[in-house]
Order: sequence, then C-alpha cells, then structure tokens
Amino acid sequence: EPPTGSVQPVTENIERFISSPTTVESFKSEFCRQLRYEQGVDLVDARTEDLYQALARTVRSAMVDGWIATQASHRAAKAKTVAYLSAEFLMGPQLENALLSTALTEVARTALAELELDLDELTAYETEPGLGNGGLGRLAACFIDSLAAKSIPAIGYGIRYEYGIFRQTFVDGRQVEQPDRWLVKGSPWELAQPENSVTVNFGGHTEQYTDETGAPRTRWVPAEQVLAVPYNYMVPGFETRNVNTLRLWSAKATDAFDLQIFNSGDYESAVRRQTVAENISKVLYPEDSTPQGKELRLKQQYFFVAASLRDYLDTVLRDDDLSTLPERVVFQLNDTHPVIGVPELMRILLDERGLGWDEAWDITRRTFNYTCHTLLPEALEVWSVDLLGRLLPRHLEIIYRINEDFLGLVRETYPGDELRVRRMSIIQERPERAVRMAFLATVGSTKVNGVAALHSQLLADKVLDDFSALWPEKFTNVTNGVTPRRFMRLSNPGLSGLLDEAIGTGWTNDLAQLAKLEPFADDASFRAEFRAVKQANKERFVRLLAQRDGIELPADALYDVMVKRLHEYKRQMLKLLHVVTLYDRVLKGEVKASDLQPRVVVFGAKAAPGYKMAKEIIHLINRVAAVVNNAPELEGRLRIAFPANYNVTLAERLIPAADLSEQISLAGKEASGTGNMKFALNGALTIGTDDGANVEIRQLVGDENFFLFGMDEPAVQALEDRGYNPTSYYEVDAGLRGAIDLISSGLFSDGDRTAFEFVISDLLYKDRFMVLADYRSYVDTQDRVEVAYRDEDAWTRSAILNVARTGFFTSDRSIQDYLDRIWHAPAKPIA
Ligand code: HBZ
Repeated sequence: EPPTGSVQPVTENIERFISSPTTVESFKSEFCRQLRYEQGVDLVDARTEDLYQALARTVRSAMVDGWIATQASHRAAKAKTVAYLSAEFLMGPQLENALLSTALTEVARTALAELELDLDELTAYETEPGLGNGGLGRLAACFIDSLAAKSIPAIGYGIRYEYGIFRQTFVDGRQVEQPDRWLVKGSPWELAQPENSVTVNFGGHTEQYTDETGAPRTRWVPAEQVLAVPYNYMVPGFETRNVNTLRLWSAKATDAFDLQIFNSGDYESAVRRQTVAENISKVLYPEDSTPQGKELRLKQQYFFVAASLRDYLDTVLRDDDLSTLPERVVFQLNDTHPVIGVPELMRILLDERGLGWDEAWDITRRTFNYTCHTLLPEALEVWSVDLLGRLLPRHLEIIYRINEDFLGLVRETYPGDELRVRRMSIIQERPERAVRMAFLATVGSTKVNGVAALHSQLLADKVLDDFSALWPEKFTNVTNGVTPRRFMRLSNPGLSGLLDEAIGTGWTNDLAQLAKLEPFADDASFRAEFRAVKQANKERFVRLLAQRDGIELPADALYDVMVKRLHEYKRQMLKLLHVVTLYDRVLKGEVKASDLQPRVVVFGAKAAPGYKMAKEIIHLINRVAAVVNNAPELEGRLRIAFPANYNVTLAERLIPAADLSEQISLAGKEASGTGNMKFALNGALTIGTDDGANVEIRQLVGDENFFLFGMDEPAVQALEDRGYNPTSYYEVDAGLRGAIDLISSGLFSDGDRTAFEFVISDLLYKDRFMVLADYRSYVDTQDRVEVAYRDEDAWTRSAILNVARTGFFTSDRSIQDYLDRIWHAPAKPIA
C-alpha cells in the first residue's frame, strides 16, 4: 500500500527505468541530479537560488506520474470536466503546498538535512507568483486546490502574465509601484508545451458565402494572429493521487505573421510587431474594481478564452461530437472577464462546425455558467461597440444576434414594456454604445451565482433584478470558501497540531469535523494551549516583520488586523479614524495611556495605481503611523504597522497571529470577503458589518462571539433615500470631530493643514461609503472589544468557538455546492 497522497509510477514498463523521488534516498539523488545537471552547479558552490530551483524541480517531478495518470484516466473515461476560466489565479508560494499534497514534507526535510541543508530556509526563499489582484484571484486558487482534493476532473485556464501584481513600496509614506519580475529566474513549477500552442486571431472583417450545400454562411477573415503558448502547472490534491492542471497562456508572435513582414524587407518593424503581439500577456491589470475599457485588456480576455476553448475542444476532447458538449465540459466564468467565450463558442459552432443557430445556442447556454463577484455598478464591465467591432467583428455580430433574440423574448413576455427592453438590452446606448458583459453572461449561461447569501440576494433583487424576474431558476448562491490546506494546515502548524490532538487529523479535508472542537472551549487546559499557540504565532510574525521590513513590534498585545485591497467601500478610513480617536482621547487626557489595552493595528493593502483617493489614504495611514508609533504620550501601547507589499506569503504568517479581524465594509458593498473566513478559522474574532459572508459567519459563530456594528443594508438604503449628510455627524459627535480635527490640524503632516484636505473634505461633504454614519457604532464596539479582550478566558473561549463553528467556509464545501447546484461533474479518483 502506498502512503496516502504519495505518487507511484503507473506504467509498468517505464518504472523499470525511472522512479519518482518518494524516499529519502531517491529524493536526495534526484535533488543532486537537478542541481548538477539542470542547474549546472556543484553542491558546494550552489547559491540559495540554485538550491531552491533544484528542490522545487525535485518536488515537481514527484507529481508528474500522478499528473500523467490523471489525464490518461480522465480521457479514457470521457469524464465531464470543470473548466474554470479566470483572468487571475493568485496561487501563493508553491513548495510547501506541493510537499503537503505529495506527503513528502518529512522525506524532503530529512533528505536535505543529510546534505546539511535546511528545508525551511529554502521554503522561505520562494517568491510567489502574484497573478491576481485580490479576493477573486485567490478564490480561483482555492477552488482549483479543492477540485483536486475532491478528485474532480478539472482544469484551470488563465494567463501567464510576465509581470504579476506590482510590488508595493513606500517612499515618504506614499505608495510607489515596482514591476514584479517573477519570471526573470524562471519558474521551476511550470512545464512549457510549445507543441500545443494555438493560434488566436484578431481584427479584420467578416464575409458571407454559400457552402457546398448551398447554405448561407459567415466567416471571419482576421487581420492579425498571435500564438498562445501553454504553460502547465500541476495542481496536486491533498490525500489523493489525482493531479489536475492549471494551464496558463503566454502570447508569442506567430511565424506566419513574422514571415509576411520579413518578406517585405522591413526587419525593424517586424521585430517591433513581435513585441506588440507579446504585450498581450505582459502585465496583469492592477485595477480590482474599475475596469478601464482598455484595448489591451479586451485582447487579454479574448486571447486566453479563445486559446482555452480551442485547447479543450482539440486537445482534451479531441474530435468528439460537439452536440454532447454540455455533458463533457462545463465552463465556469470567473466574473465577466472571460465572457467573450460565449460568442466565441457560438462562432466555433456556427462558422467552423456548421451548426444552425438554435442548436449552437442551446449547446452554448448549457455549457457556460457565470459567477458575479461585485455589487458596485462601476465594477461591471462594458466594452464599447466600437472597440469590440474593431477587434472581434464576428463576435460583435453574434452578440447583436443574441441580443435580438433575447429582446424578442423580453417583448413577448412583457408586451409593450419598452422601458424594460431598454433596461435589459445587452447593448447600452449611453454614455456610449457598449456591450454590458454581465448581461451577456447572464443571458448566455445556465446558472448565475453570487458569492455569499446576502450578495446573491442583492444580485437578484437589485443588480440583475429584471433578469431574476424573467428567469428566477437561473439564480443561485454559492458562498465562497478558502482552502484549509494552505490557510490552516500550512500557515498555522501550531493550531493544526492542537487540532490533530484534540479531534484527529481528518479535519483537513473534511472541515465540518471542526465542530468536534466545540466542547474544548470549556476546557481550561485546552484554552491555555490555544492561547500559547496564538502567542507563538504573534512572536513568529514579529520576527518576520523585523526581518522583512525592519518593523519592531511588541508580541504581547491585541493584534488588530485589516488586510485587503485599499478601497473606499472597504473603509480603511474608518479603522484609521478609530486609531486617531484612541490617540486623541489620550492627548485630551480623557484616557490615561496606562489604561489602554496594548494594541498593534496592522494594515496591509495595495491601491490601484490610478486610484487617487486610495493612494491618499495609504499616505495618511503611514503618516499617522509615524506619529503614533513615536508618541511619548502613548507609552508604546498603540502601534500601527503597515508592512508594504501585502501578499499571500505575508497573509500566511499574519492571519494566524491575529486576535481581531476587521471586516468593516459598508453593508451591501462587499460581495463576500474571504479574508474574513481565514481569520475566523484561525481563531480571530471579527468586528464587522452585516455585509457579505460576515452575515453567515455571525450566524454560525453566534452573536456573542462576533462584534457586529453599523447599519445593515436596508438601513443604508433608507439613509441614501432620505439623503445622506455626512457633516451632520461631524457636528454632533465630539469624538468624531476630535479625530477629524486632529488630522486637519497638521499634526500628522508637519504642520501642513491642507495635506489631507482631499481625504477630509470628501469625508465631510461626500462620503459615498458612509464612514461618518457608522463611526459612532464602530468606536463604541471597539470599546467593547477592549473590555472583552481583557477577559482572557472568555476571549479564548470565543476564539475557539470561532474555529469550531466555521468549518462551513472550506472551499471544499463551496466546490460541493457548485457540483450539486451547477456543475454535476462526478469525482474520478484514479486507481
Ligand atoms: O471577489 C472580490 C470581492 O470584492 C470579494 O467580496 C469576494 O470575496 C471575492 C471573491 O468572490 N472581487 C475581486 O477581488 N475583484 C477583483 O479582484 C477584480 C479584478 C479585476 C477587475 C474587477 C475586479 O476588473
């Protein structure tokens, strides 16, 4: 019997010649072979980079047998495949996770130790691939982990950006972006497959013609082509031999295209055109909520979707009959970024396979499903008809026809309601003619889901209300989840060990078992151990931050953490006003510093480079930190840490150290949140609004173990309807006035009273996300937090209950919900 999770060779005649490095001896031997023959160095001369590369490739090789066997078995079984189409996969570091999934951590540790090398040192050396902005990209990564763990035939399709999310630095407290050159040293985790490259077309025009049977047909005559080169990443599943695939596409100029220009003798322009083609996969767009409608972004979207559909149909499915496509594959659209896949599949079926419109449309609609991740109107993508027609003329024609048929249905269902027809049209007329991608996704899909219960309800009642009235059965919810492998087992070994002892090891892929922890909340010795783990995690984080950022922090404090993208709706400003209020109280002598609960407030947040307000808020946080952290009046009891470049690597160290999780978005704006789940699962208590998945977290952990504050969504709506006047809150609330006046006083800006006018005047006169309206409730609730934290036993009990009651938020459960409600793809564990 092979050990669970380990990978054994499958093909008898080949295993006589090669073997997977699954024992200490074979691991050592493969590692040394990699070092010498692939890196070309000797052990004594090897730099950390060489050692890391060799180690990563050794671990990668341990996954290959399972990967090959998985593909062969799925092909033979004609298994229904989940194809997860996502412009982002925010994978985080790979080494530890690959070792966990192959059950080789101890083998690797021992093998390296015998070579006088340290596994942890090499693990810490890894730089993560930052191929995503935030929650949406990280969700995709959690989902492919869970799909593999559940042995579901699945493939993730995305873009191999040469530059991932920018590296954030602070210069005088301001964000400065640096390019993320993650591929410069090469990625040891990828396997290039240039022989499986596919061609992607752009531009040109369409033509009508009659085929051999005399039927009228259309064809697209493109003007440009780009090669899409696949790079495969193995996605190992925990405690299964299955290894799935993440296929990321890289853009390359095609030979044909080059030749044409080379023949014209213009060498320079040929080379220049080549970089134009290769620009498509150059850089991840760093905007996470306001799509800019840029041509290159639409090119990225069509590029990866066209390549992925072609790849699935030609390489995976091969030349099966496409009428059964919905039984063989389900394309899940991760937000609207891949929605151009809907007209692309139509084009393939109509123009390349010669199907009639109705049959093609039926197949297409049954093959796609759409997940929406937002409620902000400005985040809904639209593409101008002008741009779409220029880049993808055939697709625009198809979209028009889809819209024509759809509006026909609307008119039939609601005779005489032309207002509704205009509201529901896939084409908007103002401010410019443009394609509403969320509407196209909804019309072209079988199911549309939101990402938390409240979000799905608001989606159906507000954002897509006309559509849910027309097709109520199309709308469903799948509450997000996070992978407990990465965000518990790997990131929190202390807690994991405690859980293993208390409830056994089965929780890692059956997180409902955390419920067994419930009685331990009343066990004083367990509580002491739980507290010791939290304390050790704080100390580990303090050491990391000293080393990573030169930030010195006390470990003995309440760790109050707000990490997420910087956005006004998420309300980092509200957190900052609380901090300034605490300082103001001490300055005014209302509170003695010695009576303050020692607290470390940690921020982690990147702002979109063009988002002025977000960048001003980052600057303000840093300036407040500089003053507060050195204020003698505070006697070191209030500290702000804002480490630059928050990413998955830092999250894995920070989240296990947190006591208090800040989830303070304006109700009705955060679709779900997933950080909120990671914190609760690691024993932090949440202070949060009734928003996104906070609602479900509170229901599960109980009101007494959750700090709820602020308006709920109906109250927000009511205030909006009444007319919101932020200044009135400033006028009546002395605490709020104190905080705002302190910022305006110039205390945080070397006496410059205008330095933060941009932020302050917006708060006082606009405040779109109602920071001032929720301030009093937030600060009062923080005062309750402070009291509650002083009761160590009661706090720890609540923290344990947060862990025991949030097993629901494993992404394994999310995936099961997708399977039951949307995908209907059975598991295929390989033998
Ligand atoms: O998706 C987030 C939501 O804000 C969050 O509430 C949810 O938990 C998470 C997973 O469902 N949305 C994003 O992260 N969105 C993006 O990153 C984004 C990226 C590019 C865009 C638009 C949005 O053009």
